Order: sequence, then C-alpha cells, then structure tokens
Amino acid sequence: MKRSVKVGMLTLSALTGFFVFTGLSGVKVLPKEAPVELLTNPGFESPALTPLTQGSIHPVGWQTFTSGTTELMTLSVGTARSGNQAVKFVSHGVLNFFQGMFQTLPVTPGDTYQFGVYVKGDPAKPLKGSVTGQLSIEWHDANDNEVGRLWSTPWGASLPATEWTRFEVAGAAPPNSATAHYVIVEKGEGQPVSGCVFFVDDASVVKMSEE
Ligand SMILES: [Ca+2]
Repeated sequence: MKRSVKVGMLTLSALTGFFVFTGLSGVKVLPKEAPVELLTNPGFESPALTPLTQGSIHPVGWQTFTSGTTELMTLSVGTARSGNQAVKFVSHGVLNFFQGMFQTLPVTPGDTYQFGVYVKGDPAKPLKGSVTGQLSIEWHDANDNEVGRLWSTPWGASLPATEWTRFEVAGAAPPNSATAHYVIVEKGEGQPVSGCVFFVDDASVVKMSEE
C-alpha cells in the first residue's frame, strides 16, 4: 500500500514537470498518456558500433549537412546518456563553418511540437571561442519551401562537461506547413576554435496538447 502511494506521488510530480509556459498562448501540457516519440533512432543506438565501424558511420534515420567542411559528426561509444551511443560533434577552426543533422516529419498546422536533446561537453576538449550548438525547427510547406523557423537557446563555452543538459524548442506549426525539419546544428561563427567537442543523446520530438 505504501509503495503504491509513493509511486502515485512520483507520477504526479513527473507530470507537473511537463508543464511549460508558452507566453501569450497560455499553458500547454503534454498528453496524459506517455507522449509518443516521433523520431527514428532518437537515442543514436542504431547502427550499433563495432570496433571496426567506430567513428565511421552515421546514425540511422538522420540526414547530415555541412557548410563544405569535412563532416566531423560521428557515432560515439565513449559518452552516452542512455544505451551505449551518442553523437559526437567536433569543431573546425573555419570561419562561419556549420554542420548538423536532422529528421523530417509530417506536421498538422496548429498543433504544437516540442523538440529536445541532451548535450554534454568533453572536459578534455571544451567548446571555445565562438563555437556553439543549437536546435531548430524549420517548417516547410507542401513544396518543401521553408515557411518559418524556431531556435532553441544555444550552447557554447559554458556548456557543462560533468552532466547532461537538456535544450529544447517548441512551437505551433504554421497554417501552410506540411513538414518540419528537426535540426541539430553546430556553428563556428566569427572566432571558431578547432577540435572542440560536444555530445548529443536522447533526442525527442513529441506533439503537445492544449488544455
Ligand atoms: Ca544513446
């Protein structure tokens, strides 16, 4: 009996933690049932690395892009928040370089979507200079033209290397949107330093409901 009461209280506090304030649009809350994860391979566990493939392949389900520099984004087994693997981003010392990965998913106009990831620095190779990471949601219409973009708070030199920090961005799909690109990007900007590292794990996209 005591045990079930305890579990109930835990559940309540966990739900309370899901409330977010969205400014003028009021309070939104995740569905009461466990929210459905919309991403493929959100924990970067696929494909499972072997000693031979380590560092040389991309996570299943994610598309990558760069500003023209060599792609320095790899699956990594050294540091993971869940499972065995995370994605490791390594910076270039190239002015205004960028590199990233994304998934494209259908959206319903008016519905609110939340995109989040956990990020951690590398104590031996912390982010320096103007190198940052950031999340975005890019809304596209049926012809695949971008019709809007939302950004998360960026992470940079102050990113903790001793714990995982969650970053997220959420918003309502605009009236003419058909899909969203959920993007994780690293940017060099004006004073980039090469060889800086951050890890990303446990990405998530969920649809939120209004109460
Ligand atoms: Ca993982």
